Amino acid sequence: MEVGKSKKLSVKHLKKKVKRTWKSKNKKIATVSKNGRVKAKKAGKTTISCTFKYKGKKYRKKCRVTVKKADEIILSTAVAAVQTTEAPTITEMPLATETPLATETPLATETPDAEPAKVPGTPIPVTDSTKTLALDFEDGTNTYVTGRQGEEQLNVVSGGYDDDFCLQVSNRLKNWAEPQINVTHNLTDFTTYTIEAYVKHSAGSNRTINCMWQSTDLSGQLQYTTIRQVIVPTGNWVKIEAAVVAPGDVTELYIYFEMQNYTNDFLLDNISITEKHIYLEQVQATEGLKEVFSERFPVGCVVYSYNLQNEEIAAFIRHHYNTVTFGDELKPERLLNEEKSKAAQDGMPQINTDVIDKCLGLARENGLKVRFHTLVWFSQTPDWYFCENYTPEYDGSGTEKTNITNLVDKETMLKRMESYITQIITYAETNYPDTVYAYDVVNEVINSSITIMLD
Ligand SMILES: [Ca+2]
Repeated sequence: MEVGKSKKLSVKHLKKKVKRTWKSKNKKIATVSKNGRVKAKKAGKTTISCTFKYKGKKYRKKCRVTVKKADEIILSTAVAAVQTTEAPTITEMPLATETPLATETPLATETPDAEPAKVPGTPIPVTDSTKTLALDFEDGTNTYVTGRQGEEQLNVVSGGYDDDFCLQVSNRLKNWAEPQINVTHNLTDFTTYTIEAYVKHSAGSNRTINCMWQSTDLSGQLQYTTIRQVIVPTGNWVKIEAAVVAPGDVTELYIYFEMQNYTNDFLLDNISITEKHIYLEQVQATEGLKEVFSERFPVGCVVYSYNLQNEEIAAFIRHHYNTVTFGDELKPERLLNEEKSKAAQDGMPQINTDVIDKCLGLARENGLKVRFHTLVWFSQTPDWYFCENYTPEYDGSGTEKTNITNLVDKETMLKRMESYITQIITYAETNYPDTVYAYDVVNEVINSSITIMLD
């Protein structure tokens, strides 16, 4: 949209009598009226959301809006957001249509257009109403834990953590042969939960067990995030416990438990997920860390963007911190675009600006400065970035970076890095001035081993 112009948004096929709440994420960029009329204030990007209840369920639909100074108008495509397979969709309405909108009249079928944000499915049933998920295997069966690899055996056996039964994971043929639970329809986007589970093995020595998320984002990309890592001694039940924010804008979400050494079996019991809330009043009654140290240095923390999309966590962060560092999202593997790089006329790598928009936009909306992490790193950087035609070829003995046979020469790589870094800094400084206070240029430049760093 152009600065000064307005446009009306509507939720297609939603009955007129349904109460809608419109909200703009950044009112400095664009405001939205109670009727969904968006007014462009200043160049930049924001998201307009519409919240409403339909058949007892709560929905939030989003529309990304770009405000430009010049003539060019971009009003986004709708972004599917939440909850269900039958959510109405948000659409742009022509400016001239001031009369009641045809799309808002009741429909004979009462069925809104389906544009599913999440894959179809139903929540795993829970008998304890205080829990979001609770699996103890005490009925002697397993219905909801499945194998990631497909050939795992998942059997309910006797000898639970504090009761009769637990789940045994055996016949693991790969390191990623692990138990998983589809929690897509149990968890709510950007909500905080406590996750608990008990694990046990008899491998003979310590084993590391990770509790992980696997999420599928709206573009179909899989993301893997560690929720908690525990060292589990042989022969003892160990509790895994973590408080986490459920990732949002996902079509599918799993939790899973990974233990390397796939030749070892392990046991799992009492898996539970409980909604958790921060006592914000208590937090805000104390002096924030940033105030305590205001005359010495700024105070920061590591975040994922979804932390800032959870209003409670965002309020906690704003209270204590001046700055944030995005743990993973601004690393080369997230910012480099393989398809566009291969197609680039000048042969230079191309970047995904949407990730930068999301992270820096959220930081700016919350009044936080950003330490940008990281421009150059050996890890979490895709192999193709280093290869001729952005297509890695391996020597046949593996797919590690050391097995690549078609690395580009040093001069080409320096040009690519210069281009990549220039594009990122130019984009960030142009679109989010005064937001990034420091760039981590090279990460772990001497050695990645923590023991060597300590030495
Ligand atoms: Ca049990």
